[in-house]
Amino acid sequence: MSERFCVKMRASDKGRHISGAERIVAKEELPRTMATLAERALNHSKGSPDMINIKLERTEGMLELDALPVSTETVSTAEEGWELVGRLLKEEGFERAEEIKARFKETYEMRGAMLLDADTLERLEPDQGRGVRATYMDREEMDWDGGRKDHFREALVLATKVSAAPGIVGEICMSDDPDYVTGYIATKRLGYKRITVLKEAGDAAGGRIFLYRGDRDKVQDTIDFLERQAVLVRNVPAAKRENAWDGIKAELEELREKSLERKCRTIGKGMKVFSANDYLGLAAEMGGSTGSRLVTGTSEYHVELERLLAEFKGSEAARLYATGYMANVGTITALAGKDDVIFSDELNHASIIDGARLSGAKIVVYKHLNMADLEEKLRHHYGRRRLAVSDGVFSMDGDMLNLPEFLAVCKRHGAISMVDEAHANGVIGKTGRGLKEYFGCEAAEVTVGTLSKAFGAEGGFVTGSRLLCDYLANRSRAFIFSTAMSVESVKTAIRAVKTLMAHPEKVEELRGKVKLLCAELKARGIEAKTDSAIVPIKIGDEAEAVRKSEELRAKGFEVGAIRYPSVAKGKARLRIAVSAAHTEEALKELARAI
Ligand code: WAQ
Ligand code: MG
Repeated sequence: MSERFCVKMRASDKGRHISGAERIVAKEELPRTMATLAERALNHSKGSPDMINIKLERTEGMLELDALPVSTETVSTAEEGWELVGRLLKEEGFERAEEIKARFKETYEMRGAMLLDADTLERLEPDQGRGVRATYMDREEMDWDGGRKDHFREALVLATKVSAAPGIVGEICMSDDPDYVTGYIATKRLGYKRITVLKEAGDAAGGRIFLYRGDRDKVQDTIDFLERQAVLVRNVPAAKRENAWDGIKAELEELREKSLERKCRTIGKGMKVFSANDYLGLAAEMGGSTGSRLVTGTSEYHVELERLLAEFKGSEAARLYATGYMANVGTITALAGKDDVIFSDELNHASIIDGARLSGAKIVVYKHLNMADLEEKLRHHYGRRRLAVSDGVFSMDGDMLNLPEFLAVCKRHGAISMVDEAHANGVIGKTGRGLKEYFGCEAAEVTVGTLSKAFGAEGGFVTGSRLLCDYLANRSRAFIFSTAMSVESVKTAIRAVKTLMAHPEKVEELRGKVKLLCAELKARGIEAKTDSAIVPIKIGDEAEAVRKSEELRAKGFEVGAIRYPSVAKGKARLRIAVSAAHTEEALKELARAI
């Protein structure tokens, strides 16, 4: 081995610690290492340092160790995480597990770790304010990570060294980085066990306990090993995936490698087809699609409609479903499962609720359109994957999601964003493309739509990345196991999308009519406001709403009375859905009748 040096960096501002790191590298790597560590010190979220101290020491008597085996336990709250710590400690033979846990708080203010006698619970570190610092350690360099902070790898290196120290029988750790909620417990038998959540995001508390078992007069040997012995750790794996889409991509790649990936192909002309369900040969005459999309159901028209929908929504790709209901159920059940958490607006459409229930994921309901509440709930509930879902325009009140705020919250917390724009397409935005156009922001990562409202046809769809749409073709049971839309429906839908794209003035016309109706109602003292084409008139009492709706019918107006369970009890209302096809006269008459 060529000569190696330990490089330690510490950065501070007016004496306040900002960042620290160490590497053990070959002599030739010193310049690059120093540059990278300086860079890291200068770009820290805690502030800009007025002092960066870089110390180089030649190491001697290096010990090489294999990294502890890594496993992960997924929990959904910090409470569950700590419960698990207690259980694991017990299983590892620490009788006083609960008391050990209770001591953890004492480490929050320390820069080092508490050295705790696992049986007597006495603290063994000479300086209890500082604690014991494990140092002179690094992983064997395999790939250059640019010197960025990598919590997982750095912690695994530390835990590997610590577990090799004489007398150390276990370790518990939680980061003090407010944005890093994953912690771990390590023993020789358990290896390095990650626990996905040990605290709430935003909490700066963090600490470490090293558990000791052995002679009192050997404690100093342990501390010497931790604080002086140079250790190089081999085979440190790359950090585990953090981004939900990385996981989705990896899942798809795995299917590809195993030749299990499914794709929608069109059947070539002149083929003798023995894979359709067209048992009596009637499909050609009836316009049926003969099978599911992945088998025989994909015609050139299906492909064209998906392309057009992606163009309309400005997305990379689209996926068709038989209805909007199926699009929601099929997408949510594909993206979320039992280890996941779905965050859902309390007034979301029934198809979102049903999809969430069927998925088996934990469902966390947040207050209607309340982004602060969504954020608060994201801080408390974790899982393998997290999906936040909202209607774009709510079907009962016609009110609209603030998409840029929703996306910002999702991004901050690594949740997949999903928005159902069933009532937004053809209505919201200058040319009716929906919320993205209205706000001039990005679209949600998963956007659902329907062809049966403004488009006047039938079918549901999802738009988003190519990755999302490939994933749905492989994981969405409602897509995989349904017969494809009939060719006739698809052709009609193509015409509908083209019509909307060619006639944005229809959207403008609708907007004018909504305005007119609201003005007419207001002029008569009736509260009427909306972000969309849905105008709710609050009534309250269920019987009263039904009576009003019937009176209107007697006058020739079909207006729905919306009651529980579509809305809460005692919040009954009339729901007016305006169309560009309504004449101004009809709108004025309706206002008068109401
Ligand atoms: N030696 C002993 N204790 C230390 C050391 C050290 N070198 N560095 C930090 N501590 C103590 C100190 O009390 C900190 O408050 C606490 O540990 C947490 O330190 O698999 O980032 O550097 O994804 O914030 C866990 C990764 C990351 C879990 C832990 O710790 C995973 C982390 P932090
Ligand atoms: Mg601490």
